[in-house]
Amino acid sequence: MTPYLKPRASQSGTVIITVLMLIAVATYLAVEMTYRQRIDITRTGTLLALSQSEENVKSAEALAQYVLVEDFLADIKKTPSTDDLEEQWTTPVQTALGQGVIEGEITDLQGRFNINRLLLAGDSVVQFVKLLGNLHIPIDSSSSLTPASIAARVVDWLDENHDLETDGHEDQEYLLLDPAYTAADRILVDLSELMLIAGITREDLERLAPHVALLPPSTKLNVNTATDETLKAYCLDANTIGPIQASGGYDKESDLDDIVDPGKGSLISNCTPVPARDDLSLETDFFLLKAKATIDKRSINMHSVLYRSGSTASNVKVKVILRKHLDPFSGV
Ligand SMILES: [Ca+2]
Ligand SMILES: [Ca+2]
Repeated sequence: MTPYLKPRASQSGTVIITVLMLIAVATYLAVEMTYRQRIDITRTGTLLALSQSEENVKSAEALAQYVLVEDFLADIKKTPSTDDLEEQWTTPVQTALGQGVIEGEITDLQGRFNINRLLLAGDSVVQFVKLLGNLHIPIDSSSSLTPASIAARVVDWLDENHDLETDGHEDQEYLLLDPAYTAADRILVDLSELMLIAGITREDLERLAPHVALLPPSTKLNVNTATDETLKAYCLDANTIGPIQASGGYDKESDLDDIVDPGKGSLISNCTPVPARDDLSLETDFFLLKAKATIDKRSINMHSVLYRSGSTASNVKVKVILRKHLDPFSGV
């Protein structure tokens, strides 16, 4: 072996290592670029799908507004006008649109217990306590709370005064918490506000949600659409009223007199307070639209509160007064 070959072999080894390193770096860069590109494509796809879904749930809202106006136009041809479970708007809709699917369901918020009625005090507090008791809230059996103390805390949360209801909580209790806050002293706008009221858990809230609504305090209960739990809270017998709801509902104003008449069989025996006739109605102004739009397995869930107003074909309006995107993990 000639002595000058040694450095050449060493040089060629260095070149090979350098080339290998360059190949490794180039491979890494290529993989990294492909990976980032794939993320960008997925991200753009998700954004496009969600933005299209957002438009789709809004179109469900527009359809619901149209359906409720059509219902009103049919209603004003009869006296009294009524809203019941046999009407067209109660039918859930599912339809394909472009590459996606839209689902929509309208429910009557006046068929549920209106928590903001607690501001009127009186019978509404007793009714709310019954509703909570029938739903076994609080769910946690070791809780120190009772349906009555939860109702008292909700009343104190709503009322403007700083006087404590029995077992109630006012600012002084909430200011001791970390972080501190004060009672709302106004009607509830979103059900999640109940989570701020000491003692109400997420599980309690999820169980309560399908049975309650947050409407102006004096809004009436529609007996044609009232849920069984709400009827029970009002001392109304679901076994008598349920079959009537299922076959077109009540359609005369005098039916409301009969419902609150203890001799006519619509009340739960020995249950008090008997609901006031003026707290009941055959029709509805406030509806809830639950809309869901899905594209490529990506969904948007939106709840909209729709308010229908007007008295003639020319002035009827259905407005969206509240819109909420649901927490994808809790559904509340
Ligand atoms: Ca109707
Ligand atoms: Ca108070």
